[in-house]
Amino acid sequence: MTARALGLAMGLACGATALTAHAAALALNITDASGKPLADAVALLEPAGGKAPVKPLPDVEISQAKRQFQPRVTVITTGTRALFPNFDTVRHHVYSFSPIKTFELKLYTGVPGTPVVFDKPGVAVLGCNIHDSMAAWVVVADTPWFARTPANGRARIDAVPPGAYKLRLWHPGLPPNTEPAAVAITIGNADVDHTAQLAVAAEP
Ligand SMILES: [Cu+2]
Repeated sequence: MTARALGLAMGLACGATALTAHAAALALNITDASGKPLADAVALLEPAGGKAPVKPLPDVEISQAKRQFQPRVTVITTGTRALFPNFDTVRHHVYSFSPIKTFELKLYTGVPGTPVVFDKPGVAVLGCNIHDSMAAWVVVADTPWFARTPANGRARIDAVPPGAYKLRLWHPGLPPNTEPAAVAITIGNADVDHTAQLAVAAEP
């Protein structure tokens, strides 16, 4: 077989694989209470029956710069480790009292040596003991299919195998215990669009 013929054969094989894999995407369009695009909304797509196998992600960074956490909202899978580099010259003292992960990184500059392992699903609220205005959220997903919206409120969850799922949405601006009810989503061979409006007040 010539190189060209081999390339053609491989191309055909790849095309065939893509057709038989049948994975589709869930395209999300999330708005706030006023109908404007909502950033930092988190979508978790969980199998309706049973649990999907989840692997920890590579280490993530939640940095501090100009007395702000960056990013403000982080989504990771269960078991992922987070590092907390401080790029400010002032010291920070990062903590969480959330049931899924309680920890404290006492006054530090630079990068604390020990990563924090988020080993239970749910939401952890992070604060700084020194700077009350600093806040960040870590959403720990027990599913490999999740997304966080950027400023345009649109996100995609790619390569979802066909099946029945429940979609849960979350945002740090939702009043406590007002998460919208899970929505049933069926993924087939075609991409699915889902639009949702969350009861989050518009950013000032
Ligand atoms: Cu601080």
